Amino acid sequence: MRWRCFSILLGAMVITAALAGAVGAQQEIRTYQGKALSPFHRQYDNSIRGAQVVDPGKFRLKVGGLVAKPLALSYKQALALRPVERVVQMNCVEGWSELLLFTGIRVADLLRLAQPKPGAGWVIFRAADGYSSAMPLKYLLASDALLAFKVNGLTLDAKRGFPFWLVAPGKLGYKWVKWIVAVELSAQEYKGYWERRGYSNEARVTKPAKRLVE
Ligand SMILES: Nc1nc2c(c(=O)[nH]1)N[C@H]1C(S)=C(S)[C@@H](COP(=O)(O)O)O[C@H]1N2
Ligand SMILES: [Mo]
Repeated sequence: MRWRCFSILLGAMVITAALAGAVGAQQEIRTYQGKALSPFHRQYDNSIRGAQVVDPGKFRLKVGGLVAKPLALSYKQALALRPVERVVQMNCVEGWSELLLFTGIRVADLLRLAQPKPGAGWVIFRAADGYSSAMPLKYLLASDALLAFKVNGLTLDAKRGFPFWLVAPGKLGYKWVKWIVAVELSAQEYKGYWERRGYSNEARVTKPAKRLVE
């Protein structure tokens, strides 16, 4: 009798798991270690051209420029680079912030795979909407910067930055490039979209924004 109960329970669990897998169900994580996270879905969108649709089949994550081993990884190949989870606060220069749980691959892992050539000093991130921003190679190798593919346990969508959203701890939101399609190493300092319009290229978070999107 006990065995029968157990097998029914086991059967139910297998069916539930199979169904969840079949529809690709993902449950949003809203708290992490006692902290309330900001929501994945929100109305507000402050990007230069709005949502972008990147075809996951055609997509290749390119890493080029001053590297010994240029890369062109499929979405699946990129995700195989040992993802990590981090809760990080993103601060927009406009005075609002979000606390989100990111799942992503380390930018440092990707860069080491591509083998930066001597003389490479800056890393430029280019996005599907024509947006770009860059950061020093030294910062990226030493920091916990990620190419995130999930937020709060949900795969990024056309609004949140699918396929990859750059997580740059300690840097203002305009360094957090969404819809990343290419990474380029350069010897020269590079100014991105907002940096060319007068914003600091260092973009250091000095005072985390109080206004948290919840
Ligand atoms: N590709 C791309 N990435 C981008 C932007 C953009 O316009 N295009 N805006 C940046 C800014 S200013 C911020 S604050 C963050 C979060 O913006 P969101 O509100 O559009 O999510 O994304 C950054 N990444
Ligand atoms: Mo921003």
